[in-house]
Amino acid sequence: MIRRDFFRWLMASSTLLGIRSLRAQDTPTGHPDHETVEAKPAAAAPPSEQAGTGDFLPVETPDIPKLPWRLENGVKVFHLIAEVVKREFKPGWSFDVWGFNGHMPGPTIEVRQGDRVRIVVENRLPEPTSMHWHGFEIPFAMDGVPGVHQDAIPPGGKYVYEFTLHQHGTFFYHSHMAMQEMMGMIGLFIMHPKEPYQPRVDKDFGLIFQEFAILPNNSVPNSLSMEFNWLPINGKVGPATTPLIVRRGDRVRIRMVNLGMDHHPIHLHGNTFYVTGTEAGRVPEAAWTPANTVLLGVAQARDIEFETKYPGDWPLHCHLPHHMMNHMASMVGPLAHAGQGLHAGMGMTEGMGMPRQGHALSEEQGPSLGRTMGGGSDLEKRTAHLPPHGRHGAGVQPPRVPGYPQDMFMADDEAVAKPETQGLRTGWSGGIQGMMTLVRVLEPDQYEKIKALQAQAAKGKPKRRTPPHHHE
Ligand SMILES: [Cu+2]
Repeated sequence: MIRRDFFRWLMASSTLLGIRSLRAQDTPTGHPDHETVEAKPAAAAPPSEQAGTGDFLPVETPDIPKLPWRLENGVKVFHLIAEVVKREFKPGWSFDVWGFNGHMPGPTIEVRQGDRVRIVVENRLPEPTSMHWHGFEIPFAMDGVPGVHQDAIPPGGKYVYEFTLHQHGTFFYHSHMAMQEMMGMIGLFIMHPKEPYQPRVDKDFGLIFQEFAILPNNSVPNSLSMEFNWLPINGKVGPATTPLIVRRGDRVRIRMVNLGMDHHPIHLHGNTFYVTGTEAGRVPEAAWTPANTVLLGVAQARDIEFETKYPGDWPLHCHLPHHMMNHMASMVGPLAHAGQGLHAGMGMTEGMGMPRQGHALSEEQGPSLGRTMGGGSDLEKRTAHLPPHGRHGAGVQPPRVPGYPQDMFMADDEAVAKPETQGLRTGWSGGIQGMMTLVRVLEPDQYEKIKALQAQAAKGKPKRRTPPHHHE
């Protein structure tokens, strides 16, 4: 439909849904009340958290784009399209998950405290959905739980949410269908305060922690599973997660959100941080406590802040051992014997490492659990043609022990190379697996070098998807 029709539809929907029409007093202060402007990302605001002008330092959400918006009579209008998306967790491992606007997790919504927002949610999934605004103090009618106060949005349908935001902090949006949460349907919703937080930060990052159960030879998550073998941060698993780049001396904030079945103790190496925010907003400074590990419970958000004093490439990761690997590859134990052929595609129980017969580390069952065989076994020879899962990077091949799986240390720096990994020690990728990323505290010269590479890479990127009404 053309733009005029779209807005006519929007107005009609608003009336049907009982959303009051927009009046002058609904316009948040400081926002020009004019006609449609070009959609632009919230990140277009100048980075000046310290200025106290109401502008904010944009949050960096590696591997997740910002959701563009357009100003419509003082209301920030967003479009979220729920759909099936293809997401590459790491090179060679793409999965069919559910997300928004072509991304999983969904694009980041970034607004200011006091903003009025209208979010048009379109359902392109094969089943009904709805959108919940987690922790938002908004009218009951906007809470997004199907059945309780609205009908679910049918496939092909739309629903318009509209509210004014008086809170500030790290929030998120997610489908209120439990199984859809386990398919990936979440996104960050950052509300910047009217008055900047003190002390100011130089860097502000946002990370979403998720878990998926994806059986061997499958690309679709098993949302019923209680065991998880893929644990992405912002839709990427280590070593494909994008390191957080900071300059030594910077004050850094990292906002973390968990939507899954498990709580994650998130540990930062080599630094002491303070927990400065929860899913409900800012913690008063008097209540800050020092830590290097913070329990990020399901449906919780935790903001941490620290001064970067120590140069280094510091791991930030979930400390649950099973969450520090990919595909739940077993790392220890001898191979029973050489099998006949590569077994794969087992049932859920066996596939998740709980076989009814035999043991998970055997050569028959091991491959189904994602093991990479080594030590010159027959099986290794037969699987030598397979994709680079378990391939050892040049110069970092550990000694091989015949009869043992050789997946204890898998480095492939080249496959995950990007500006943010420039200058890391050869073989680094072998130590960054699963729910893990790096906080790289760099000296100014190296910091500038990477920033230049990032800018160069951004130029080559294709343009963002435009809102749907442009091509309907
Ligand atoms: Cu964990």
